[in-house]
Amino acid sequence: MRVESWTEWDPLRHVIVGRADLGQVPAPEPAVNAKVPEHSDMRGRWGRRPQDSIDRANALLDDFAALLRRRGIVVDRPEPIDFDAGIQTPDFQARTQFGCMAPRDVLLTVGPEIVEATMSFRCRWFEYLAYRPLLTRYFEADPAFRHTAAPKPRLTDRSFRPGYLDDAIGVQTRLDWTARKVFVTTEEEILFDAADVIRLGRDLIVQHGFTTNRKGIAWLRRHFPDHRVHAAHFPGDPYPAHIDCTLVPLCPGLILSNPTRPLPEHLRSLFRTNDWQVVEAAPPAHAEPPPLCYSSVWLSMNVLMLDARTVCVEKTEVHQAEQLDRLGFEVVPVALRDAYPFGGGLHCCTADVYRAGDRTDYLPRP
Ligand code: ABU
Repeated sequence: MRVESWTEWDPLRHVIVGRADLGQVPAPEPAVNAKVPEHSDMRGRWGRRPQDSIDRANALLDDFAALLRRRGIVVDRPEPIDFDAGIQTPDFQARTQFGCMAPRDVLLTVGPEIVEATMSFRCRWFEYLAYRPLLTRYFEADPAFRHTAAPKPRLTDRSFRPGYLDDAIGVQTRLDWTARKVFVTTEEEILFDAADVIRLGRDLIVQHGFTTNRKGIAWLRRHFPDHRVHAAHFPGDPYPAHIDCTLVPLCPGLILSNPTRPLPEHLRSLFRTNDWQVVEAAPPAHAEPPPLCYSSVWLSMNVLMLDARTVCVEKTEVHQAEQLDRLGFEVVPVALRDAYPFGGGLHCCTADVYRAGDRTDYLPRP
């Protein structure tokens, strides 16, 4: 076996698919408060999610894993830890953890390396442990595999802006704040979630928002000196966390952009100069996320590329599927909506182990 993946679209051969076991509605804490929408049914409740929803989500994740295996892709699964248990560190307490449905948030695969992200929710501080058995196995099997843990953050109150603790900030104020890069995370320490990064060969694009700060981007830039690391800020999102519902590369030369979260001019210009087409994503099929879900309806564009011509799209996201079909892709429908509340969509619930490909320069002209 081998660990290596440079892009979001090279042929996928080996992947991790998350599990919903012991999935939690996180207890209130600064970063969670900022990300959970103000009208969400998650407000005011926390603890283990209903068992029937866990069973349903696990059935969907198992079906997705089986579909990938039928296509010849090796699929590994995490080993859930006791997510019911609260956390106590010298700096904070969290009354619940989160779960391990979304390996993409935690594990960043760049070439032969998997980096465990710092994370920015207190409830996700120990989530990497669910993946350690796999990473240990990869370390034993692949002599070239580099297993890295980014600096663990302290996540004291100094890492969070107190203004975001208010339950009724209002969407317009949030939009004003995020437009001015006033995010919930401060610059106290290095913070990033792996899902704030997209990989395009020699280029990494990193979203600056609630879950990744400037120091996190600087760490990534220093850690990957042979890459060009581009910081990106998308002012149209009142809850900016994770780039994979905002900017989604499909294949060399084609990238999907969320029309409500406009692409910054420096990136638009980079793509234009290199003859890439930026396509606005089709609207989501749903007006609201499913119950107890903290992600936006734009999980519609949270697709998983199996290779540069084949894309997994959530089965009910018919507009997105039609658009990708029109763009010439083979669309593989996958039922996952009932698992969205556990951490996201098809991209979120996976993490690359191996894609056949190399560190090609797809954006050579600055
Ligand atoms: N984990 C992806 C969530 C992004 C969004 O809510 O739009």
